[in-house]
Amino acid sequence: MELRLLKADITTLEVGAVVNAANSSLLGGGGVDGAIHRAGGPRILEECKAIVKRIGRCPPGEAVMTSGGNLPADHVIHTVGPVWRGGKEGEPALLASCYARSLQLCVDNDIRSVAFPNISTGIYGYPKQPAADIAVTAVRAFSSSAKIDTVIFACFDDENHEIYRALL
Ligand code: AR6
Repeated sequence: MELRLLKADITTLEVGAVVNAANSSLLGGGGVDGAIHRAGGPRILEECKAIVKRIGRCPPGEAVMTSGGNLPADHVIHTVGPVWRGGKEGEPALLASCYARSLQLCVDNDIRSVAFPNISTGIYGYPKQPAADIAVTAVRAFSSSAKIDTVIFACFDDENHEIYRALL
C-alpha cells in the first residue's frame, strides 16, 4: 500500500473512492461534504437517503458507501468523524475508526485506490496535528492485510498539508 500526499480538492480525484467527512444525517452539509454533494450531483444524496431509510443514521466512527454520482471517483465513502469536545470523550478512537471502517469498505468492495480528506479538522474542530497523527497511524496499521494499492491524503488547507508533509 502506497501512501500519497496531495494538496487538492478531493472532488477532482480519479480514484476508486473518495471519503466524505459527513454528519450522521448523511443529508449533506458544509465543508468537504457540501463540495462532494455539489460536484457529485443529486444521485449521491438519493443513495444516502436510501441508506438512512434502511439502516438509520450513521453514528460517529462508522462509514457507508454510495456511488460517485457525477464525480470522477467511482464511489463515495461517507464517514462521520467525531466532534472535538476536548479529547476525553472518545474522539481519538472514533477518528481512527473512521479511517479503518472506510478502508474496510474498500477491501470489501475491491476498491484499490482511496482518497481521504482531513476528517473532523474543519467544522468539527479536531486539532489538526493529533488528527493527522491518528490518520496516518490508522492507515499504516490497516495496511498489513489489505489489498489496497494507494491511499491518498488529500489536504485542502496549507496547515494540514504541511503537517502531513512532515509526517509522511
Ligand atoms: N477537498 C478536500 N478537503 C476539503 C475540501 C475539498 N473540496 N473542502 C474542505 N476540505 P469539514 P469536518 C477540508 O469541515 O470537520 C459538514 O457540514 C477542510 O479544509 O469539511 O469533519 C458535515 O456535514 C478540512 O481540513 O469536515 C458535518 O456536519 C477537512 O476537509 C461537518 O461538516 C474537514 O473539514 C463535518 O466536519
